Amino acid sequence: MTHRAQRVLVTGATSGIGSACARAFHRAGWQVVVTGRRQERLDDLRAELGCSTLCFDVRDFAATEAALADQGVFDVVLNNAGLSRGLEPIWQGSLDDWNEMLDTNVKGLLHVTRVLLPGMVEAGFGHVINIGSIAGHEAYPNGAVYCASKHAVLAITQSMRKDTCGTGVKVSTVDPGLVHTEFSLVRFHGDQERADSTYDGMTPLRGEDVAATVLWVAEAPAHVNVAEVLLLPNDQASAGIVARKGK
Ligand code: NDP
Ligand code: 8X3
Repeated sequence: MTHRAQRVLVTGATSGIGSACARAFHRAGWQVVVTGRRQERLDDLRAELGCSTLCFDVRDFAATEAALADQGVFDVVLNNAGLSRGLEPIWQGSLDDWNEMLDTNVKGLLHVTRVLLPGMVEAGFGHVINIGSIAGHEAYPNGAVYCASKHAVLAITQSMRKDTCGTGVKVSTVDPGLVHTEFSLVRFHGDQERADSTYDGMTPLRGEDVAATVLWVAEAPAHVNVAEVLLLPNDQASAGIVARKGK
């Protein structure tokens, strides 16, 4: 019997956790399809991994549907695309930042899921893995809307798992603490110095650490679902408790 290579869709693979996951799945022998909005970076990944690429904005349901509708059934859909914008008291928050976070982290994840999940349920297999956050477990100061978006991801994950129970489809979430990616640069609108200070005096996770966990979740035996993983750097105990050398 020939063995069919497993197929994974990684959203937001042009950077950070997503690109590390794409590489980890590729190394493990999976067929990889990657998405993002930056075509040049998708081209670089295709050249490196020989993967398929899809360039679209997850906030746009029509574009998401057009890109994914004829993709068939994935063994794993990794809902990773996401971002934070701003870190300030709620009364100073920017409506544009709020909309971007909610539209990407919550509605974008729902868009991808709504297009791909029916085929998985019909086929009776597949695994949706959402990238949540420690911000989905704790609401920290100045992060109301980002934390709300990741609390929503956890709620959606938990409801989805109940909806799909018995269909053969697995639903999981991997929820990291601080990971050194472009996340903080995006949060602080390109302020590199402020972004770097997020990791002052501590050792954050790397995208590769998250990818190793995601791959482990994806490759669990068919009867096992690693439903929820909270993955922290050893220097972090909670959203607000971070051990920093020299502080
Ligand atoms: P990066 O900024 O490095 O990567 C974010 C990825 O998301 C990029 O590939 C970006 O691609 C994609 N993306 C953002 N907006 C959209 C959009 N509208 N449509 C399509 N793709 C989009 O950050 P991370 O790798 O750190 O973040 C990945 C996920 O991990 C996010 O969901 C984040 O919330 C979560 N997370 C991050 C943590 C951290 O400390 N870094 C900790 C916990 C969770 P492009 O710009 O090309 O569209
Ligand atoms: C990203 C980690 O602590 O900046 O979700 O919210 S944190």
